[in-house]
Amino acid sequence: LALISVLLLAGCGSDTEKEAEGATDGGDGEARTLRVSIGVNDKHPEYEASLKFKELVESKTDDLKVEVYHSGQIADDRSAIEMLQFGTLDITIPSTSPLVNFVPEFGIFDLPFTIPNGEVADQVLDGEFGDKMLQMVEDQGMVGLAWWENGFRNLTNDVRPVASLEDVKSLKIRTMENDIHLDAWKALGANPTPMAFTELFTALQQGTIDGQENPYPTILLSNYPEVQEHVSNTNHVYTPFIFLFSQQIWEQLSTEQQEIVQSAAVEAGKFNRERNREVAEESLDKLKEEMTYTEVSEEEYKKFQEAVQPVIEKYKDEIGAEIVDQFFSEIENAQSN
Ligand code: TF8
Repeated sequence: LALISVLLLAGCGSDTEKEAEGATDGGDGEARTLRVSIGVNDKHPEYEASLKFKELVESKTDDLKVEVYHSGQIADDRSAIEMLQFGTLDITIPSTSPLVNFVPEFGIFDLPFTIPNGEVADQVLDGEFGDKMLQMVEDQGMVGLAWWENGFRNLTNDVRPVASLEDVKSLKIRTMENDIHLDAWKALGANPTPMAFTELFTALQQGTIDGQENPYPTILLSNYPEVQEHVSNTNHVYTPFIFLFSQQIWEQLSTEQQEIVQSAAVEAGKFNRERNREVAEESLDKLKEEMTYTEVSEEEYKKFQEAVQPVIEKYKDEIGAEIVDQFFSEIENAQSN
C-alpha cells in the first residue's frame, strides 16, 4: 500500500511539474500574454494604472507580457467577468456593482451613503474586511487580487439643476446593472433604467435617458459635458474597482509568476487610488467650467439618506447580516481612528 501511494504521489508530482513547465514555457519559449480589459477610456486614471501594472510585471519577468484594452473594446464589465470564468480573458478591473450578479455579498458596496470619504474607504478595503471580500470571488472561478478605485458617484442630467430630493423626481437615470442601485434611485423618486456602461454615451446623446451617475473623472473624461448640462455633488456611493484574474488561467501560472502579478496588482492599485483622487479634484474644477454645478445642502443630503433607508433594510438579508454588521463597524472604527 505504501509503495502504491509513493508511486501515485510520484506520478502526481511529475504531472504538476509538466504543467508548470508548460505554463512558464520553460524560460526560452514564448512569453505568455495577459490581456487586461477595462471599461473606461485611455484618458482615465484606471488606464494609467493598468499601464503601471504592465510596466511592473514586465520589469520583473520576461515570461509575462501584458496588453491593456480600454473602452470596453473586449467586453463591458459584466461580460468581461463571464470571460474570466470561461478562461477566455485573463484580467478585468470592473466596478464591484456588476459583480453582484455573480456574488450577492458584493452588494455591500452598493448600499448608498455609507463610506464617507477616501480614507475610510482605504481602511475598510485594506483591512480584514477587504481581504475577506476579495476571497469571495473564488467560488465563481476568479481570483480577487487587489482594490483599485472608481470613486464617489455623482449625478448628472440634462433636465434641471438638482439641489434637493424634489429635483430628482421622475428623472430617467441610467444605473449600473445592479438591483440595489435600481431600487435606491426608485426610492429617491427617479425613473431608473439599468444599462451597460458601453451603451451610456449614446443613450445620453440620443436623449433616451435624462441622466446618469459616475465619479467626476468618468463624467469629464467620457465627454459627458457634451451631452449633459447639470452636475450635483450627490456623493451617494463609493464604488471600488476590483482587480480580478481568471482562476483557470491563474492555476497555469507558476508560484513565482503569481507573486509577481499579485504584488504588481496591489502596487498599481495604490498608484491608482492616489492618482484617481487628484484627477477627481481636477475633474470637478473643469466640470464647473463646462456644466452647471449645483450643491446639495447638508439638510437636503439627510433627506436623500432617509429616503434610501428602506432599500438598505431590504438588502440586508441578501448581502448577509454578518457582512453588513462587519462593514458598518469597520466604517465606525475607521472614523474614530
Ligand atoms: C459604470 C461604472 C463604469 C466602470 C467601468 C466601465 O457606470 O462606473 O464606469 O465600471 O468599468 O458602469
